[in-house]
Amino acid sequence: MKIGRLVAAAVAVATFSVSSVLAQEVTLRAVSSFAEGTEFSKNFERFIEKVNADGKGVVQINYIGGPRAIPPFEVGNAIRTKVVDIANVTGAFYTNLMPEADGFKLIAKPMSAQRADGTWAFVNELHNQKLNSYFLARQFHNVPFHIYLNKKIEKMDFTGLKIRVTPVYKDIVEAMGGTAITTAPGEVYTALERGVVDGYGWPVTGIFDLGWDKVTKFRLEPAFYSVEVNVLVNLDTWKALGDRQKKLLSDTAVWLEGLDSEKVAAIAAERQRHTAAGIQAIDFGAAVSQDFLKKANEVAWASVIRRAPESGAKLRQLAGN
Ligand code: 173
Repeated sequence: MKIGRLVAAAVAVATFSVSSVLAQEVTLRAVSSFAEGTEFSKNFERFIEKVNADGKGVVQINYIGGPRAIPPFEVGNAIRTKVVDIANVTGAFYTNLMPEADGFKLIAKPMSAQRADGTWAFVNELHNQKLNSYFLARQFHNVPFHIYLNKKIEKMDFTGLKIRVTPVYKDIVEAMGGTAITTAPGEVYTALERGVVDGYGWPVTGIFDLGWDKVTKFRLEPAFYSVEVNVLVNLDTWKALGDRQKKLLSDTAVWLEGLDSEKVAAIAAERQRHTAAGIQAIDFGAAVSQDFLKKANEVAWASVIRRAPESGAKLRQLAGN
């Protein structure tokens, strides 16, 4: 009888520990491809805070940090190989692994529309296949880019100018006659300070974070393209999660995408801050701006479709431009 009870107790303990393993809290390792606390990491950091608050006992995120942990252009590979479980990274930093990623900047629809019309599903499939990852969220669809300059130009022509780029701006800078020099964001300040470049591409927001306003004279109009900074989860990590864990992350991802609505006011404020900092707009008027936008769109799609003929064309059809 005693032995029977002992066995029963042992079985109960074993059963308990198995079920507690199944329900166990999972901790994911996270990095950002942008510096900690700066514009394009901030909302991801809010996402982490919310997951850690709402996900007690379910899922937690351990934020390793920004580019000091993993260089920006290596974050795509780090998520692919599960060096990290979750990453905040722009597609511009992993076009080596997925040339289609250069096309995401041409999709400016809100994520609610992209989730409804099959765009999210297609982009997720690309991430599954090429980056061994799950496309959890995309942020900043309503934030455009600019070219910033330190030399005044008299017409829309970059001949003789060296411009810092990433894949986002490379094709349009070259189409305008400029010389494109690729650098990570962390090298922009020094490149400007030393005159290695005459200007740079960057979104309308964020230049104050790293003090670039001190080495920037002009902002060229018009704004163009659409920022995309994605939250990716390694696909093996994703598949190993339980339904509650997936739901918590997915619900928080939709919340994160909703934060884009804050950007309308933030962009207006940032433009005023440029002016206050003495950064002047260069604007050649509506007709020149229209031509620039048309060209920017054309050269970017041509470049994506040349590198990825089938999926690039499909992406363009989903983008509708
Ligand atoms: O300029 C960049 O480094 C870049 O490509 C980018 C993309 C998204 C957000 C901010 C910067």
